[in-house]
Amino acid sequence: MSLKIYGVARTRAFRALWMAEELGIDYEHLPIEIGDAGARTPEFLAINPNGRLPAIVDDTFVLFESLAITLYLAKKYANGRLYPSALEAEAKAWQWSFWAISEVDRGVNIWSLHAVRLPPEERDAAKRDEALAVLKAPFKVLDAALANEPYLAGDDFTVADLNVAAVVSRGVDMDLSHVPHLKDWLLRCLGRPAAKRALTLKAAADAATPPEVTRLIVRRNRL
Ligand SMILES: N[C@@H](CCC(=O)N[C@@H](CS)C(=O)NCC(=O)O)C(=O)O
Repeated sequence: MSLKIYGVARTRAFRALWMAEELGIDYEHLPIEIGDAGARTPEFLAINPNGRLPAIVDDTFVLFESLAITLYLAKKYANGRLYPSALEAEAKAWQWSFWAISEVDRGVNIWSLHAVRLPPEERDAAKRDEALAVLKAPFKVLDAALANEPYLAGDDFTVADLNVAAVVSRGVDMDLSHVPHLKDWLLRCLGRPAAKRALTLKAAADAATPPEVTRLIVRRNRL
């Protein structure tokens, strides 16, 4: 098999797994953990010197950064379908992807750790509330972008939707009643058969994650 996806599905590897499922391509999933037992081993550091997940190896081509991976896979395997072929539409997919990483990714991560994933007695309500405050403006922007169209590029689901919905995905447990278009779109994206298959892997990985790994995530990334 030529495509290897590294990273337990609880991590941002979920994004690459979802894309691979959308594309219907063969891949090998190597569900390695964060830290010394997985992403910080010399073997993995040779693939991703950041020691972070995910990364892919496609034949001999190595790539890290989750949304670069989804953009690459979509362009390679679904150009003109999941990946827009017109330059402007392609640029919009980059726009939404970079926007999601810079405006939304950290806030959703902090919120989910302090609302859901840490043991209840270790959650910090102030961090959770601050994350919600930080997310308020970008969520309004996304909600407005989806007010008149089902997907970010119009009528069809594309890599832009997958990237933004994957970044927002743990926010599905938030109260999203103030952003109803965002909420409907998120449920539409996460309800796709490919997303459900990747979410099943993610849920199993979440359930198997010991609290010390969740604490390591918080400590290492100052979340
Ligand atoms: N911007 C990177 C972030 C990668 C990242 O931080 N991954 C986390 C898991 S979701 C990780 O590997 N953390 C372990 C660590 O920082 O040691 C991406 O989107 O791929």
